[in-house]
Parts: sequence; C-alpha cells; structure tokens
Amino acid sequence: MDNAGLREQARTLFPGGVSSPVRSFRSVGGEPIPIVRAAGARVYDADGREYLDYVAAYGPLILGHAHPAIVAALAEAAARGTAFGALSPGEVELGQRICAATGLERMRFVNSGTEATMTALRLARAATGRDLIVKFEGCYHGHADGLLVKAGSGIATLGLSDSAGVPAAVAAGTAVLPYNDVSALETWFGQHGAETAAVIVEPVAGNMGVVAPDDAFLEALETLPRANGAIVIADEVITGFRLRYGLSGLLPNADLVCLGKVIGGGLPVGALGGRTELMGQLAPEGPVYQAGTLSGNPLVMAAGSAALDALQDGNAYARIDELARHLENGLAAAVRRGQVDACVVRSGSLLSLFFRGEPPRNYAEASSCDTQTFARFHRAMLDRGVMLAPSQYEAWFVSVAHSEADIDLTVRAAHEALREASPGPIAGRRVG
Ligand code: KE4
Repeated sequence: MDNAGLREQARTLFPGGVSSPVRSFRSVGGEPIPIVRAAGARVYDADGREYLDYVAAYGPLILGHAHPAIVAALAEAAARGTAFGALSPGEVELGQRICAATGLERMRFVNSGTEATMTALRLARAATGRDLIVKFEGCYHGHADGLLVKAGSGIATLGLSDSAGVPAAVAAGTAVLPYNDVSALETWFGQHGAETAAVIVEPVAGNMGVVAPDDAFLEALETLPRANGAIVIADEVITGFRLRYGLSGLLPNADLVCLGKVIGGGLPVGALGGRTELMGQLAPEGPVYQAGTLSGNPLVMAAGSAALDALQDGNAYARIDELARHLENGLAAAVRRGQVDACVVRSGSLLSLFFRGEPPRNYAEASSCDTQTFARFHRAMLDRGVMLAPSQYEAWFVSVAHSEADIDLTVRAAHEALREASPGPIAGRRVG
C-alpha cells in the first residue's frame, strides 16, 4: 500500500492518523509520511522515496536504523521467547551496564520516559512527605497528568492544566518556572521551599528545540532544592547516553535520574535510578507502588545491551560530535550567506536550527521563532530528501550511521531550502 492508502486507513483508525501527536505534521502542515523500512541513516516511505533521516525516532537511534548488532541480538533473544513476566539475565546485564556507566546505585526499568518521570515524582513525594513539584516551561517530561501543566499567572505561582482531562487540582500541584531563570527559582523556594517535593529538569532542554542551561542555572539546581529538602530529578531521557557514555554530567548530584530512548536500542523503554535509600522506597521493598507487565522485557534488554556495547568505547561519541559540528558549521554558513533570521544551537549530537536571530534561553524566546518559515523550510528539506522532525521544537539527531557526505548533502539542501523558505532579502535572488 502507498503513502496515501496507509494514511487513509490510519486516519480512520487513529486520532490524527498517528500513534503520537508530533508525527501528525500538524505544526508544519502536510501529511504524515509512513515509513516502511529504515537502514543506517536513511528511511524509506511507502511510495518508495528515500530520506536522509535526522528524526532518529526522536533520539533512540544513535547508532542508526537496523544496526546489525542490535538486529542480531533481537533475533537471538526472540528465539528464546519474547516475554517472561519474570527476572531475566538480560535485565541484570543491562542494569549493570547502566549503573556502571552512570554511578546510579539502584534502578528500575519501565516502558517509557513517561513512566520513568511519573514514578520519579511519586518517589519524591513519598520520600519528602511533600506534594509540590517544580518543572520548567518548554521542558517535556512525558504525558503524566502532573506534568501536563502550563505556567500560572505569576512567575512563582502554581500551574494550570495544559491538556484537557487534567484536573485543575492536579495542575495546581506543579509550578512551571522559566528555564534558566535563577531568580524565579529563588523566589519559588523563598515562598514554597518547605512544601516542595521535587524539581524536575532536562539538563539540556531538547523539547523547545535545543536550549543550553546557563552555568548559574545549573548551580542553582544543585543548591536550592537540596537546601530546602527537595529532590532533584534529572530527566536524561534524551541526554542520557546521547551526549556521552552515561549521564550528561551537568547535574552530577541529582537525587533521581530518568532515562529512556538510547538505552533501549530503539525498543520501548524507560528507567529511573538513584540512591539506594530512595529507590528502596519502591514496591515491593517500600510503600511506593509502581509496576509494568513488560518492564525489563528481554527483547528490549537485548537491544539496549547491544546498543550500549557498541557505544561503550566512546569512539561513537567522538564521531557523532564531529559530524554534528560539521553540520552546525555548514548550517550556520548557509544562514549567513542567505542572510536568514535564524541561528544554530548544538549540544553534542543534538542540534536545532531556530528561525530567530539569537539562540533562545527559555521557552518564551524559543516560542518567538518564525514557525511559518520553519514549516516552509521543513517542506523544502523533505523535497530534497532530508527528513527533519515536523516541529521547530524537536531536535535534529545525528547518528553514527551519518557520513561526511550526508552532512554535505544536508548543508547543500539547507542552503537551497533556506532560500526557498525565507521571506525577505534573499527571496528570488540567487546567492552563491
Ligand atoms: P516517552 O514517554 O515518549 O518515551 O518519553 C517522554 C519523555 C520524557 N522526557 C524527555 C526529556 C522526553 O524528550 C520525552 C519524550 N520525547 C518526545 C520528543 N521530544 C517523544 C516523541 C513523541 O512524543 O512522539
């Protein structure tokens, strides 16, 4: 069946014709592109078109698609059974790899980043006996009710529901502060320090585009919550094992860490970990209930271990950071030559091309991007065989499978796409 046929059937079956909203292309216009197979840095749609892929399933595929070692590990594991509902050797192996690489004392596997962050919040509330949570505007931690909250009226006030179906009373348990805003954090803890259970944060924000933390913000995150008896939860679902083999290193004293994406080798996974006394609060040892039919699934464990095995020597990180640097420089040059109101932000192999002049420091600045021009740029890149996430607020992910030639192709396409997409001075004038 071709793209149109699949879309037609999907539209009747699934809201938006997709299984996750960002895939719907609603923020860029156009139609979701069904992918029938993928290999290395490329994906192939149901019409047979090939695309150079920077979506990478939104982060897990740091080794590229259908990596031979991961495929082989999956085949071998599947032949031994796909789920046991019991402890398996693969859980122990992957758990040992993760704890050795991250310094986490104990951990638990779950099935998504959402489950990891949801559980971390529950643990923090149990451990502190407090209810209030702090998150930052523009950070996304999955779709648990207490995290689908938008900023309240004032800077240090409690949140408002950001999705239908989230009770106001639940939203009122979460404060939403500006990312990189130390004074807002100080104000919050000055007013609510004794009631705050936890602060949850992406060490590098990857869900408002790539937004880097200020040193002062990281310092405040290390000191203010602890000084007030609150738990620091580092949401490393994107950054964990993406920026280096282990955690980002930006919040070294976080009490709890959430992981996902890369550690599952492209299969459904999440994990949370931290200090022994905190993790010991989890059932069946402690009073905090959490469970999952397929948690620690042997296929996921096999894929995750194969992925971390291929990443462990660190060479992959050096390579993808070099490729991403090449891409960053090429895109920045295309922006300059095209005189486009845009800028490039990179953190390791995570990258964003923001359609605004200066790198944003928070969501208010990120949301001032020209998303209409981004939408035209996204379309123009697709027309040139380059697939970006269909949102200004998702990162570009470079993988081990990308080549220098792929980066050069991307930069050439970007220069043309910028000219095609941008209003103003360069429209209609051939440059270079
Ligand atoms: P999942 O429940 O989607 O596995 O993970 C939630 C999550 C938690 N924390 C961070 C920092 C995340 O980025 C995510 C999920 N990331 C999005 C894309 N940025 C997933 C894509 C989607 O929703 O389809």
